[in-house]
Amino acid sequence: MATDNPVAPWGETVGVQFDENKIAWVSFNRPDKRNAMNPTLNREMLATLEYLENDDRCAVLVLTGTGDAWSAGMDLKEYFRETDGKPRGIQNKVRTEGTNWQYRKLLSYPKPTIAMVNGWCFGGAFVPLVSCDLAIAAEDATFGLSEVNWGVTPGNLVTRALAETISTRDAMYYIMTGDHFDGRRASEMRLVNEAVPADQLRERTIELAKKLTSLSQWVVRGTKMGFRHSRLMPWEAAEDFLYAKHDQAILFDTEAREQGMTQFLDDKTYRPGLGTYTTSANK
Ligand code: ACO
Ligand code: V55
Repeated sequence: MATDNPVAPWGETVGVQFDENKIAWVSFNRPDKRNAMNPTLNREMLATLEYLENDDRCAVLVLTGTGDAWSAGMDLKEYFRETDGKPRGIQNKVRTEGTNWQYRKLLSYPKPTIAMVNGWCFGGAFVPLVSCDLAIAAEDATFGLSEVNWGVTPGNLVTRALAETISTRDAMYYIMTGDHFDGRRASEMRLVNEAVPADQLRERTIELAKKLTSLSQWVVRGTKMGFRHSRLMPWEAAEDFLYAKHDQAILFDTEAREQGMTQFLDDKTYRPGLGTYTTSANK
């Protein structure tokens, strides 16, 4: 049942802040544990994402970490050691709760998502990192596929996500050696869109988020979903699907395309190649 004062579903392990730019700042919030993902965090993060999907205060979602870390990956104590020896069904549930948000919810999230990588990012954290649409890192953030360092192969979709993003040479190097690397290197490999000095991280993220909210949300959504879903389709299916997204955006936002054409062709007030048309959102 809808209510005017819905109870926010995030608890201690997830932080949520809204701002005047319609950015929802969602944070891994276990700073004492370097934001390692335990089963509680996984459950709370899924509930948070589901909640924000239908909350108008969130036009863009930024995923970041409280304190020194973005996320130090899976919690070795609570996610692994404490589930060892439990029945298969329990272990399976714990894993599914992780993947449910780390890629299943995030990868096809209807709103634009930005990973703002402020610090440590290891192992399992690569799944939500890659599942965000865009990523900005602090130059001095530290990344690593550290699985081999503690005696396991990368599990879950860590290497699948990596293969989607960076070159085979770079992926093989880092998963096989366990070497860590910084934000600059992450940007060079295109694991993130860019790396900026730590003191500019928030500012740059806001700038990027505002760019996204200045555009039609239906157009941005259709563009993102079109890319996400069509890449594994045969061309025939992709053509049909991408035209469906194209037409859906025109149907859902009746102003955007009309204004886009009128302001260029008739009013001559802007050039689409060099910027966007004027709306109440970006005036
Ligand atoms: N799982 C469980 N606990 C963790 C994790 C983790 N992934 N990362 C940090 N912690 C805990 C530590 O056990 C410690 O707890 P305590 O205070 O109760 O003793 C606390 O967080 C602080 O950790 P320190 O190591 O003291 O912090 P420091 O700032 O010196 O180092 C660093 C940070 C480099 C992130 C280090 O904690 C580390 O290497 N963590 C593990 C990173 C990793 O390999 N993650 C697993 C990837 S593989 C996967 O996700 C499947
Ligand atoms: C890893 C991550 C997992 C998992 C097992 O390699 C291993 C990291 C994100 O979940 O279930």
